[in-house]
Amino acid sequence: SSSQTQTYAQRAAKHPNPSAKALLDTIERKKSNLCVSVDVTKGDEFLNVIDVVGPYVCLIKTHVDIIEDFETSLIEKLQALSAKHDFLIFEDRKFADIGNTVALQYSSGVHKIATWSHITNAHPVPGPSIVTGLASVGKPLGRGLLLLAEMSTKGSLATGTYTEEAVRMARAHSDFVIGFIAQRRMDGVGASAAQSVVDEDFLILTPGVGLDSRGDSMGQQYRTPKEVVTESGCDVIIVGRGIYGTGNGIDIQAVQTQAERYRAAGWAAYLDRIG
Ligand code: 5FU
Repeated sequence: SSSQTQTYAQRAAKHPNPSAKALLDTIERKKSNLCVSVDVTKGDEFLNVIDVVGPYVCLIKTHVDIIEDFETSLIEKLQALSAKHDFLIFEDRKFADIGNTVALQYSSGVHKIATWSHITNAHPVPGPSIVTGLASVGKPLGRGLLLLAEMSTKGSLATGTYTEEAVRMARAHSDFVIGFIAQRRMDGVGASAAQSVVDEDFLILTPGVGLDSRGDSMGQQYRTPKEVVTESGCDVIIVGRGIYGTGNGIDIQAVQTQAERYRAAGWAAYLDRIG
């Protein structure tokens, strides 16, 4: 049976990558395939949102470079919340440069992403050297990488043979590449008929998820957890504004309500998929 019909627990038991295994174990333990994307610009709001959604998520996704008042202590507080609420951390850095540069961007600078982010991601556009560059930093730390095989935006160029090549690149580096940012399951994509890919288990993390909206005014497109998890076979729903809101300021009670609502919807969609 493919990873599509296996439980998260069955997949966790066999997964060779420590970060993928930890994520699958966390999903099963918390009965949550929800990742909240906390795209707010003030450090205290960032921590407040994470503290309230923490019980409902397997993973917190960050864009650490949008935080205006960033300081190293913010990462320590994020790590304390990760321990308190039992979730992993995914910095959505979307690396896209040559191997030497991405290794420096991942390890160094103000943010030192590799030291705290269990999972990060990269565009496959430079070719396999981006994976080996990032792996030189992340693999010794037990980190995992997602390749952007598809995007949620209208008019995305990541389609067709580009997506297939992304999957082939992952297959050739499956010790460090744990899956994809994509809109559907990638089982068998880009594989020749002769090639056996039955043992591969790539996680599919999917942004562009909303229950009340179909998109925004800047090209984002939303699908429901049922469309994403049940119909398209994705593993983790990534939700930002659907949970923390689109207005000015954060209504922390509403954030909690939405987090629980999306957790329940994502889990129900998974139970429907595995039957
Ligand atoms: F790779 C991608 C993609 O294809 N679509 C996305 O929306 C990443 N994202 C991210 O997910 C984006 O950068 C936001 O951080 C988040 C979606 O936020 P939303 O508020 O749920 O639209």
